[in-house]
Amino acid sequence: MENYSYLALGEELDRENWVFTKYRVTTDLPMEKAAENIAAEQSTGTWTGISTLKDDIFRKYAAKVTAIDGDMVTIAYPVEDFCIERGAVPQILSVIAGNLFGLETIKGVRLEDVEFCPSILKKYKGPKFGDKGLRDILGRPEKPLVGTIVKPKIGLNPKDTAAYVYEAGSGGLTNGKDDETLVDQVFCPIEARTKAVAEAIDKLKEEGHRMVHAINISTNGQDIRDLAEDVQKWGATEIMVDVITCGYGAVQAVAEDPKIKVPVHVHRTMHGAMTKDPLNGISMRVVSKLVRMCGGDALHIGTLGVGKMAGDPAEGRLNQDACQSDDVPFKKVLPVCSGGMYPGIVPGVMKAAGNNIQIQAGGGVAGHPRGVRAGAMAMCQAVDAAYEGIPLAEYAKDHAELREALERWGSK
Ligand code: CAP
Ligand code: MG
Repeated sequence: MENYSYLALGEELDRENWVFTKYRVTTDLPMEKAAENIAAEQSTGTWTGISTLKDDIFRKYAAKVTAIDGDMVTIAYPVEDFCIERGAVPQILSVIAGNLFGLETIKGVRLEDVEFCPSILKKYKGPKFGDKGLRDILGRPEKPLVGTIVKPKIGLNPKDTAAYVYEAGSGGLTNGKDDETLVDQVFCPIEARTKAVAEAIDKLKEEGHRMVHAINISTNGQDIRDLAEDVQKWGATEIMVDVITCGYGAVQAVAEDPKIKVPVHVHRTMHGAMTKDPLNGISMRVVSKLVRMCGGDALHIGTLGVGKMAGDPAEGRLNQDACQSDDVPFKKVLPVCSGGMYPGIVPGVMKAAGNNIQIQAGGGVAGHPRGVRAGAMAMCQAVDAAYEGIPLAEYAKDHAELREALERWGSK
């Protein structure tokens, strides 16, 4: 029974026929052994030698450890290990992010990056609208889009939800969204909410202001496409999918549905369970690449270290790069900076992430001393000030809403 080696350190492999992954590995084993254990488990091996693994199978389908640099291990998987024709992320993840996390011999492992070969990428359509498409819809070519999340997260009825959206739009915001836990609860049925919000958006449009509001349709796999088509029929101007809880296939099903003619906003709630630990799990960079392939038009990437959610600024930039890079054949995803945002930290986020982002605040709008419209105005004023390079304190001298927000929350 052959004991095969999965080590191929320094071997040059062509990018046409291999999927390259990078793992951060923590182990008491020699790193080469740990790396081989991962490569074996995720391709043709298991914990012991087996009589049924023949040379030709190993040669064709075994993964290769091509580089080890400290705790970073590069493993290449043959393209044949993936179900290309089906173009499905679930099977990809079973290969590059499956059993390996449970291996007893590996104390910690984090999938940091993945690079797919062209034959896999071409099976995906990517975003229908992308950042430019969203900007065209809103008539906002340069500045960050500025949004809000309707707060409280749950509890408002459809009429009050729509009133919130109308106030936010009247204060100048370009984007609204349902929160990640609101879908179709008894206190706010999705049909009534969608119709009421659509009326508010139409009223704003008649008053000369363009705004979209993402209706959260996160539900089970067999219903999500129908629900997307329903909310569109009821007037939704954008839809939202919680990708980690619904799955990448749900984003793909909705985004690739030819009947869906509105952008898809992708929330990442639950991502922290796998992205937060620097030594275990899967990086948001990998999540971002998969969401882009599956067709998300906008994706939460964090606030690059300034908001309420944990997140290393360097990782935030990697997430942004995954959304915006030119090395894949897809439209660019609009990065969404959200989570604990308020006017006082807008310049810091724009300095870190640039202008091609969607900045959004829930508490940072609804918590303004003079209510939602003033909160919206304060966020827009902060974005305008940062865009013009004017210090907030200066700009606040003749913008009362911003001044009041700075008095309430300060600035960083
Ligand atoms: C923000 C938010 C978003 C977070 C998620 C919330 O509300 O609605 O879900 O942005 O984090 O529920 O926390 P606040 P991330 O503006 O009131 O914080 O964007 O990092 O995925
Ligand atoms: Mg939320």
